[in-house]
Amino acid sequence: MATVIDSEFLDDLTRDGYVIVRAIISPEEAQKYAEKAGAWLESFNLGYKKDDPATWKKENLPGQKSHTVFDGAEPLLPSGILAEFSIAHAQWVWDLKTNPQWVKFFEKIWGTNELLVSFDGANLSIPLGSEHKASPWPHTDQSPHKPDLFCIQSLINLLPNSEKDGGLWVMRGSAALFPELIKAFDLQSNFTGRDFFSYKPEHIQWLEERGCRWVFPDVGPGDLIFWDSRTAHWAASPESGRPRIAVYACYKPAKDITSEQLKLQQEAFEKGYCTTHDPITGCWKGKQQEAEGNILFPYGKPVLDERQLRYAGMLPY
Ligand SMILES: O=C(O)CCC(=O)C(=O)O
Ligand SMILES: [Fe+2]
Repeated sequence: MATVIDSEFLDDLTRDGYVIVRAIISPEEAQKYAEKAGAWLESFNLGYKKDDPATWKKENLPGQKSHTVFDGAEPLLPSGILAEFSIAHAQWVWDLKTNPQWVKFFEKIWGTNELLVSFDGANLSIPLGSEHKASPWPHTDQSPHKPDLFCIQSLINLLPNSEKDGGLWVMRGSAALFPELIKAFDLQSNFTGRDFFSYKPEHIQWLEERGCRWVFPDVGPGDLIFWDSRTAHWAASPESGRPRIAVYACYKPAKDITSEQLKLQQEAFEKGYCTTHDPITGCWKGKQQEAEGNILFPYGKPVLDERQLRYAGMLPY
């Protein structure tokens, strides 16, 4: 299984579509970041207390009580993905996602250290009972109009993460078969969306017939998972009663961004918006960012050094 660094990293990523890197921070440090994530949720003062499971209820979490941040959907989705409340710009998220031990793998992937980072937020999966369980939602974060390698995503896992704790499922080998799948099912002819494609059961079956298998990457606190955006994947909600916490980061070469897109990225940074995963072709997370109740920078703006501001697109290379 893919669990390596350095020389085998790119080979494993190419073959399997995902790769694990162990412990770029210690379990103790990961725990501290998990505490910061919990404190971040607590500070909305809606009743959630990170150390008291009796308070882990939908109505005690931001965006789910009086705030209708999404139209009809729940901001803290059953999958735990959170891309609102400026979470991508919380100080602890910035500090984590610019850790040089994390960034160096993107330098390896793209062959440059002049990179831009995503504002795609984090995963705060608080166990809310079986009625909030995410059913499998296999997808790619890449359009069928882009069959080739385009984007590599990643996350840092902060808490113990057994299969029952929820988390990322990936279909091993599916990224490499994406171009063939697109042709086999003529996926381009009707696809008008952006970089999100939902798999149908027949697509998954086709991949399974070619040897692809669902894998729950076995990660501990401080471990990273990288995956090619063409990999079929989804995030499961916790069934163990324990939370799952992860922070996302996706880096791409700064030279590839257009001036128009850079302006959008800079505006997102200044306003405290979250975006989709890709930092150079991403888009704002819709109109919910300014919806009533979606507090931007709830805990102030992050204080970033020059290196971080370059990753944000706020200083040139
Ligand atoms: O939280 C996760 O494990 C990943 C969710 C996801 O689909 C993504 O980040 O693209
Ligand atoms: Fe995804």
